[in-house]
Amino acid sequence: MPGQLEEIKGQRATFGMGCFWAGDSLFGTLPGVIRTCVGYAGGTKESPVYRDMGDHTEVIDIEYDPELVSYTHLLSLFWNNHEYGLTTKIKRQYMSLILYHNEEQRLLAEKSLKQEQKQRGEVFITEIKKFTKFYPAEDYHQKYRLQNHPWLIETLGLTTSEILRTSPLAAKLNGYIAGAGTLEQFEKELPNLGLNEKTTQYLQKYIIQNQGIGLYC
Ligand code: MHO
Repeated sequence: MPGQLEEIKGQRATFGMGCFWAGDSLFGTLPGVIRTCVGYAGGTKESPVYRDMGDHTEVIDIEYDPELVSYTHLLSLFWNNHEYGLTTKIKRQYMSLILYHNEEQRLLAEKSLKQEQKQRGEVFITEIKKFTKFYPAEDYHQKYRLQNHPWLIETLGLTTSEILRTSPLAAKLNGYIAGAGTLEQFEKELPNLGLNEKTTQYLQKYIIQNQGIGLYC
């Protein structure tokens, strides 16, 4: 059944790297990522919402299996996929932010920040701080690219809030349909996705059309 991997419990990573729709797609197709959820974090305001998020930042909250993908690899995607805000000050909503969940993540994040800056000869303004609380964003922001395809959402039954926030299948398809990941990767994963022929063809069409176009907001 679609979304069968839902039982797996992994580790968490939380990143702010601009508009969260793009990051949701980017990490969704990454092998080893179990699920993604977009929301607000890093600030102090209670119960932030999109139109009133106070001092919070748009973030992607990721659950990943550390045996399949390392935090260091997640960090490399983080550094290499900022649309803006890595070197230029921008409003807190879109700032570059790493919220670490443990000491190991903190050390890796600080080390990779130094390495990346040195390699590129630039100074980043990324903030690295301890994760405290994550507020999931409104349903219409979850798997935003996938939600542009109501037929797919209905057919696969990815309709409830809970599913949009937690389904591994929704995370993957949200990435593929936006052009993150490749057709080759999709075809390799197909046997595990539980999709029928019609759904597969629908997805292939968009993957071919969108792969490599770059994630945008
Ligand atoms: N430019 C986008 C930003 C969306 S976002 C989730 C818009 O249409 O509002 O920050």
